[in-house]
Amino acid sequence: MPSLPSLTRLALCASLALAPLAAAQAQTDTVKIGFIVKKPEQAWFINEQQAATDAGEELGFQVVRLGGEDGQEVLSAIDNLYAQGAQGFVICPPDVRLGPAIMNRAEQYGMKVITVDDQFVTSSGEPMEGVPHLGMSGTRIGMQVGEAIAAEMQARGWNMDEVAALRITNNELPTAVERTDGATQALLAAGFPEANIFDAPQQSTDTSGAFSAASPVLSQRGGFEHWVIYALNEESVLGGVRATEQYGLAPDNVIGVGINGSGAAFAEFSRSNPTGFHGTVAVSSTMHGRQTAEDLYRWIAEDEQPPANTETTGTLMTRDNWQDVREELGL
Ligand code: FCA
Repeated sequence: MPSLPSLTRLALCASLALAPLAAAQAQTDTVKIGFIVKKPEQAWFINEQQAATDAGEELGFQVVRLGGEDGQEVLSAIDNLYAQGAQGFVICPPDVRLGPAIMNRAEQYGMKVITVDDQFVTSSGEPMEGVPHLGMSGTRIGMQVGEAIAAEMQARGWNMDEVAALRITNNELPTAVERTDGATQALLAAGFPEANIFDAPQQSTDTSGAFSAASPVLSQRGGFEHWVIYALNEESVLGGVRATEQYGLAPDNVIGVGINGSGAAFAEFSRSNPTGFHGTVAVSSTMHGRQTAEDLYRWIAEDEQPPANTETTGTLMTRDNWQDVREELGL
């Protein structure tokens, strides 16, 4: 009879010997990838993950959907994926500065990584070029936001000198900066006075983060009757719009234009009474999810290197055309 300690040793040796076998097995059988997102409850990310899963069902690979709302959660999601035999993951990180730490962990495990939406940055703040990325063309989409706001101000006959702009910002996230800078650029080009643009820095890229950022700015600038609102996404613009409602501004006095074109915007357009949420520049979250998952799959299964950087474009969606645009973009 072997003693207990040697039994344990035996079991340990057996599992160590089996581990590489199991990994090799997983590799020849099916490809399994993770899809980790920073805000798993947001409509944009729900759709993106669903599209990745659908792509997997069609092409024959498995997708594990995970949330990673902070660094700790992301690292345990990666451990979890490795333990399940996943060979790589697509990620929209909760903080782009986690890039080097995430890549470290992935490389230890020999996992392939593609970023979606938010691109990793190095410790000096530069984009991490070595990691394939797919995301919005931030400046261009931001400019579409600014142009849509300018057109609507004109349609309502507003005098721009008497209008205030609520710019909800997130300076830690380069794509957010590109988007709000793009919108600002287009507004200035349309003749909007720079002195009437007020920043509301948000802590998190969601409705509640934007609401808290917007409220004090509105009360500090109580002299303005007309407001326009923009931000990195529609969830944040909605936070700004909700803040104007709480402040007592009528919907006619507010023009908010977002970015994404997800369930949050559809719900707003479906209301019987229009709110200050005028429109959103819709981008296909379906395409983002499907394309990145497929690229990663082909990288793992066929050794096909994904494109280094893919920039996607957007289409303005308002109450008038949202259903058509939704269909067109497969949302
Ligand atoms: C960022 C935003 C999301 C979405 C995505 C494409 O991650 O936070 O709402 O706009 O980019």
